[in-house]
Amino acid sequence: MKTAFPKINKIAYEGPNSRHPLAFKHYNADEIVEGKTMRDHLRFAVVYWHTFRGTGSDPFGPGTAIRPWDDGTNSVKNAQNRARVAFEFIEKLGAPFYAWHDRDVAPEGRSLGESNKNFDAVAKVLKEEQKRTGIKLLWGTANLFSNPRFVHGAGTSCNADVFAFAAAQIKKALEVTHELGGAGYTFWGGREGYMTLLNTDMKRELDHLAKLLHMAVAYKKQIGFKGQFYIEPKPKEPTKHQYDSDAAACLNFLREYDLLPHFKLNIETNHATLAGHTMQHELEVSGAANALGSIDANTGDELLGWDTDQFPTSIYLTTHTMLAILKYGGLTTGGVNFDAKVRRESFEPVDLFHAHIGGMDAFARGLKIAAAIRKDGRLAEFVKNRYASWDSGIGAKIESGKATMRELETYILKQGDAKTNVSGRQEFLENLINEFI
Ligand code: XLS
Ligand code: NI
Ligand code: NI
Repeated sequence: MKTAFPKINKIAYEGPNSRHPLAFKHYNADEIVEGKTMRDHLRFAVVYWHTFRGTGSDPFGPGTAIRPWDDGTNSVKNAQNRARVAFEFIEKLGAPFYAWHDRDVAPEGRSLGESNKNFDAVAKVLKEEQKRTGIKLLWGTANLFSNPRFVHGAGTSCNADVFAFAAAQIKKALEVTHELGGAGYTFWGGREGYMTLLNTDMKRELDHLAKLLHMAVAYKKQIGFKGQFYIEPKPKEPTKHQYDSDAAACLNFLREYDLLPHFKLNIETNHATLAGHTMQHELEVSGAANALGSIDANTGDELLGWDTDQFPTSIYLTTHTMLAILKYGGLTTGGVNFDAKVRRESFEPVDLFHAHIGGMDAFARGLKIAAAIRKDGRLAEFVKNRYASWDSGIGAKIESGKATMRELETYILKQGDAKTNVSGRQEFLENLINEFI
C-alpha cells in the first residue's frame, strides 16, 4: 500500500531536551513509573471519529481538512483504504489502542442489512490491520445520534421502532467489538435527553433506556463478550438536558435500574466542565463508587461554552487526572482515549501528529508528576491528618455506627462546644503542587 504519511517516521522518544516537533519529550513507553510501564499506565487510544472522519467543518462553514488519501466518496472501498491509513497513523504514533463508532468506520447503507454488510467489509480490514500491527481496540460504540431517525433519541425515543433499530444496531456493534477483541464497549447517550418537557414522558423514557441497557447486558453474556461496559456522562449537547448528565446522575440511574454491577464510567474532561464540574470531581465521584473505568482525554476552552474537544495540553489538568487515576488503582480495562480534534485552522495531516504527540506528552508528564507527588507523600499526609479526629474517640465511634444522637448531645454538652477547627491551607497545597509542576 502507498504510504499516507511519507515524510513521517515512527515517532521516537528523544527526551525533554529534544527540539524535534515529531518526537516525544516525555512519553517513553517502556519507562517504569510506580512499577508499571508508561504504556500500561496510560493505554493511549486514538479515536476514529475525530482523527479519521473529522473534516474541520463548523456551523459556519464546511470542512477544511486536507486528507490526500480520501477519495471523497462514501464507498466501502474508500472506508477500507482509510482503515489502512488509520493504522499507519496509529502505528507511527505508537499508540497501543484505538476506538470507533460503527458509522465512523463504515458507511451507512439504505437498510440495516446493507449497513451491517458494509460494517463487516471494513471490520475485516480492521482485523487484518490489528493483527499486522498489534494495535488493539479499546472500545467500540454505536452511533445512535447522527441519522435523522434518531431525532427524538434512540433508547429514549417516543417511537418504538426507533428503539428497535437502536437495539439492532447495538447488537451488531457488540458483535463486531467482540470479533475484534475489544477491551470494552461504550454507551454515550447521544440524543438520550429532551429539548422540552412539554412533549416528554421522562419516567417512561428512562425506563426504556434501562431496558435497552439490560438487553445489551444479556446479549453480551450470550455471545461471551468479556469486555467492560461503560457509560459516558455528558450534561448537554445535542439536547438541552441529557439524561446521563454527570457521573453522579449516571451512577444513580445505574443503581436505580440494577445495572451498576455491569457498568463503569468513561469520564470525558470537556463533558465534566460542561456539567459545571472539574475532571477531578468526576473522577473522584466515579472512583469512590468503584466505577472509574476509562477516560476520554480532551479539554474545553475556558471562553467557549461547548464541547470543543481540544487536545489536552495543560499539565495541571493531566497531573490532577493522573493523581485521581493512580489513587483508584490505575486504568485496567480502560485507557486514555483522545476524544479530541484538531482545530479547523490546523488542516494538514501533520497536525494530527502534533496534536497526539502533545496530548501523550502532557499525560506522560502528568503521570510522572503525580507519581512524584505520591512518592513525596506530603499531600496524602496532609489529607490524612485533616481527618485525624475520626481516627479515635468520638469520631471513630461515629464511623463505626455505634454513636447515637443522644450520646453526641451528651458529649457536646459536656464540652460546651466543638473543638476548634484548623485551616484548610488551600494556598499551601497549591504551592506544594507547584513544587512538582
Ligand atoms: C460526544 C462524545 C462521543 C463519545 C462516543 O460528545 O464524547 O464522542 O465519546 O460516542
Ligand atoms: Ni467522548
Ligand atoms: Ni464529547
